Amino acid sequence: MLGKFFQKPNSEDNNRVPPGQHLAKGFPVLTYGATPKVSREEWEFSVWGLVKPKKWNWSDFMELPHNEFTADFHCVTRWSKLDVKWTGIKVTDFMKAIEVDSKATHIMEHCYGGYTTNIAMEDFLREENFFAFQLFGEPLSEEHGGPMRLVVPHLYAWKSAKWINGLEFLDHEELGFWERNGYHRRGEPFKEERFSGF
Ligand SMILES: Nc1nc2c(c(=O)[nH]1)N[C@H]1C(S)=C(S)[C@@H](COP(=O)(O)O)O[C@H]1N2
Ligand SMILES: [Mo]
Repeated sequence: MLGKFFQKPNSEDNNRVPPGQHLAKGFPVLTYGATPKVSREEWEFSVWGLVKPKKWNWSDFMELPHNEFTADFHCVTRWSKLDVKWTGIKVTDFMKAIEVDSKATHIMEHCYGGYTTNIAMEDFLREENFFAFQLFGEPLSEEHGGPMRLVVPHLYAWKSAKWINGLEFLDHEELGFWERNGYHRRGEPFKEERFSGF
């Protein structure tokens, strides 16, 4: 099973690889369904629900501060990739540009193509989360979620919505696409929160 596609972590990386995961060679693509084709010119991003509604186009969104990020990436299908290099916009900087109602406790991430995934506000607001538009110094490719995706390093990567185009702020938890289809509502890799159990 190991060999061609997976490597065993060396001892230094061992504690960074969650239980039940192998290191992937390369950066696999994992998409349910067709890959949406969205140019930077067409891309729009909105917030709605328990927030002052707001909409950005690409150049509006690019006015937010840019940062470089290095993050580990863990797919629930048991591959992990360490030290992925991204360029993007911190969620904490993005939050300064919107006015969220104090009643909001959860978010639904919405994407071109219809994919959704849910996240609790406290998981979304973490300092290490970001919107990404470059991967290893290149514009984020279509297959990896270009022009823009979310990256939430501390949860399984199905929470890192590709082709993201909106956030819906909620005062209760709703389940996204994979969460309705048996995946865990939160998905913390070091706790192996893979499946929902219902
Ligand atoms: N819109 C959308 N986002 C998505 C997915 C998807 O199918 N559609 N797959 C998720 C899953 S299961 C994983 S593991 C990662 C994979 O990201 P990658 O293809 O860049 O490796 O994207 C996540 N984000
Ligand atoms: Mo995944």
